[in-house]
Amino acid sequence: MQIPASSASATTSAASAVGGQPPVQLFAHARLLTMSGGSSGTAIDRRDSIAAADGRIVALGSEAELRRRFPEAQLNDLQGRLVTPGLIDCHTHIVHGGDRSAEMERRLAGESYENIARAGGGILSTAAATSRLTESELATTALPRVDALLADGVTTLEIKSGYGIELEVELRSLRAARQIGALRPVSVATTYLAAHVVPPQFPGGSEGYVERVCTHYLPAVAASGLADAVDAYCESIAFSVDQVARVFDRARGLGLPVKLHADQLSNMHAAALAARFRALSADHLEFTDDAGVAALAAAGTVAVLLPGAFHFLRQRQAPPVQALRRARVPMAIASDCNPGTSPLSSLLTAMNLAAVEFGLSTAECLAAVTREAARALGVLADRGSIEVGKSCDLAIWNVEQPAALVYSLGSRPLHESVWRGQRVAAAGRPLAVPPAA
Ligand code: DI6
Ligand code: FE
Repeated sequence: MQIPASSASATTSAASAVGGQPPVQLFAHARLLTMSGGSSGTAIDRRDSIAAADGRIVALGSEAELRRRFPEAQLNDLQGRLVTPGLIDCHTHIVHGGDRSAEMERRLAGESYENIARAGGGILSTAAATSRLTESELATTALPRVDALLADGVTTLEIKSGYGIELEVELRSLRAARQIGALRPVSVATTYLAAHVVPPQFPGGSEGYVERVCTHYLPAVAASGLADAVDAYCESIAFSVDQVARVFDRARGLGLPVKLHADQLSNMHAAALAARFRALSADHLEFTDDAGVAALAAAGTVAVLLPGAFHFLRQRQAPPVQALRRARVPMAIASDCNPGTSPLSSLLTAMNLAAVEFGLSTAECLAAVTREAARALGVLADRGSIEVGKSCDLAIWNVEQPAALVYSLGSRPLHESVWRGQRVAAAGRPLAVPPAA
């Protein structure tokens, strides 16, 4: 799929303000799933139209009412289509070099993910491939994966570094992530994955590396302004609770929010660690226990479920969804798009996996890729639901029922998306009604 970089920005610059007022777009005759806090699950809103100006939603109402209020508005007739907030993928490692298909063959032949990692494969092999690419190569090789997510209605995308390891390659990866936001109609949130793998030759091993991250890398990344948050991988094959705590202490001291790869392969009590630092999210959580769930609930930390990794690693123990639900921990779903454990670039597929493998309801799945994913990125005030004042990011679907978005695999149900008030064609489809010049 090709979405020209100009498709989003051209209309913005072409749309000149009349009489000092920004032009108003009317997205009319829709079946709206607003996903706003008060709205319950998959109920269609009684209002059927959205007015947007300057990329923001300025009013919701009936078509007649909004036409009266904004007689000059440009009309986009959505012909009764189902409309949700633009989807948000809140956990990806989409910027990286190479792939790990050869490792998949080893795993299919019986080797474990942990053993391959300990033998120098795994994250280290992707790190080597990543370090060989330039900033623009890192951005362009990620674009096919980004485009696949956009074809699923994604309008906000989190991108982690972490395959760079050395400071210079980490900064390069973060700049490539930001470039993607300039090349495609999508909002990018960047995360510095500060502690991902222990480099084998690092003086002082993992302790030395954590020391280096705290004294040099984190201050440099914070000063660069390239990261919106800091992440770490807390696992027996990666970093301990103590080490992550040191990284998080420093990150918070530098004013950066944190999030954590927690309890994916074993119970490290990492969910409680995330909660202790008021993390935006704790991600994976397959082995999190009741105390971890209670800590997340008390801290208001979002549980990000990553069923692509669960599936690809053939895990058997699902995250404690029933306990999370009971404790009212908000649940998000993300692709975890990465070459080692989740080579998945479809958020709709992640929703299906979360429903089938983890038992989420369709209403929970829809909230998990909109409102709760926005909460996991700390952008809920701006995105994640269709409400006045928020960015006009929409996904317009060719399906009858909301449940159809969770039900099918591989069916490309997106009609069009809208990013910051600008219409964006779905993969292989022209805009149904070209925007007026
Ligand atoms: N995210 C990660 O960073 C690790 N697992 C996950 O879900 C490792 C990914 C990799 O093997 O490259
Ligand atoms: Fe991950």
